[in-house]
Amino acid sequence: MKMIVAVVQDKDSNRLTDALSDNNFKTTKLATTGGFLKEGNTTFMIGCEDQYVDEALEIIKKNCSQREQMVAPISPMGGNADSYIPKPVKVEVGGATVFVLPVESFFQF
Ligand code: 2BA
Repeated sequence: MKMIVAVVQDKDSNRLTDALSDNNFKTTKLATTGGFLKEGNTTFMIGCEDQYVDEALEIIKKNCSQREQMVAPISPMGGNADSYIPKPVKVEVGGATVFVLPVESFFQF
């Protein structure tokens, strides 16, 4: 058994939930915050048997889009913040950041 941990953008979260449940995957969603943008994202926990991992990855790939986002950089250390005009820079976010972990045991009581 594997645990798939997938960090996705909030915008893709409902679509991905529906697609996974339509294909009989069981999911738990956590409201999370990205360390870089400090914005909300959604982390899915998907427990499944090994033979279904590829199918789950395909569904995640299909339902999570890559997007560009503008970020305002913080003022440089030691710089004069009054005269500093942050120039937004573009970062590419997503589609999904996925970890596949082995599950040692699984219990439902
Ligand atoms: P954030 O940490 O908010 O990062 C959002 C996007 O900002 C990243 O998109 C990446 O394009 C950019 N970024 C992140 N750290 C950067 C840095 N130090 N310098 C320049 N650009 C940077 P993604 O790579 O698609 O990641 C989307 C979200 O997935 C992340 O949100 C974070 O919540 C999660 N994530 C990504 N890699 C991870 C990892 N190795 N471990 C845990 N969570 C991860």
